[in-house]
Amino acid sequence: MALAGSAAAVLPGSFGSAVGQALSSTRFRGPLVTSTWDFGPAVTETAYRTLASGGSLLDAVEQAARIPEEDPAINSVGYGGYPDREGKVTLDACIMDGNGNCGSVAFLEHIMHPVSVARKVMETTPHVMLAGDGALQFALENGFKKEELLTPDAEAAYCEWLKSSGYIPRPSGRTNHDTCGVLAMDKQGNLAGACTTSGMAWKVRGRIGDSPIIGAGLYVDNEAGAATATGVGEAVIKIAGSFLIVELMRSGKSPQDACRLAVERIIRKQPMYKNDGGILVGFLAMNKDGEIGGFSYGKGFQYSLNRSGKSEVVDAEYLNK
Ligand code: SD4
Repeated sequence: MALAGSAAAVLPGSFGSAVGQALSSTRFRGPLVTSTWDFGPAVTETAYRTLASGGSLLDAVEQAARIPEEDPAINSVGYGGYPDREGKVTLDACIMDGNGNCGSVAFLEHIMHPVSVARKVMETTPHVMLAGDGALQFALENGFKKEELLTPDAEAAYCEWLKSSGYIPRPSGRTNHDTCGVLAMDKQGNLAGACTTSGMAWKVRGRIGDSPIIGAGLYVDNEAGAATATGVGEAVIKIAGSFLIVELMRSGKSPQDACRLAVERIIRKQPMYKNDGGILVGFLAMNKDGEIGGFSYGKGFQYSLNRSGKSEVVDAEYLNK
């Protein structure tokens, strides 16, 4: 049974004895995985398998995010991503667990797996976020390989864009694959998430989107839920989108309602985005009870869901009908 976008359901699960310190004995427990878009079944299935076999949440979301990062056919994430308007591929990513631990990299070049660098930042430094040359230096010092991430296909698209662009940035070129945000719950009911992207295609050099910003592109709190975002990062940053959604869930809103309220807030506060076209933004959320919701401004946002080992794709509800 697919979850209807407008009617997020409480998913069946095991109700065992309390394991996590702050978790009640009756709350839903995973494995449960959801991710933005349809980047292929391997994304949620990899994370699900890790959790089902007792693996760690951070391993689950990191391994899932690495799949689109290394896929040259996906031009909105990692290797094969569309470049900025100088023709350079620059990547943003972050990772977070339900206790507030997080790491992030922004404006990172030449590294295939920014999500893994983000995790390294989280686990081995006192910092949350590294950017640009410093992030690259950190990655190289930690054994990541320097690689050319601009594929011939992405370069051809860039050259085509240059012909008529007027050098004006715009959201990523595809209508149906953008940022990869993964949210997961383990067997103990703990949450984690990861988010990774090559950002807006043809962006101004140095531009950083919502995806590496904790609270914008991703936010996770075991006590309330987790949320992630895709679409025009500037619109998401302006309302601290993922943090807003988690706080709405904390105050009792369902994931679906929380995502809808975030989209409505963007449009209310920034009516110019009404004319943006496309989905503008899509939010995806999971609460601590295992409910999932997704909502976008325009039609076309999808998310993947995995609660049994098999991935299914759900069409999200949207505002601009
Ligand atoms: C960004 N949210 O950098 C990301 C990328 C994306 O459609 O999802 N673009 O703004």
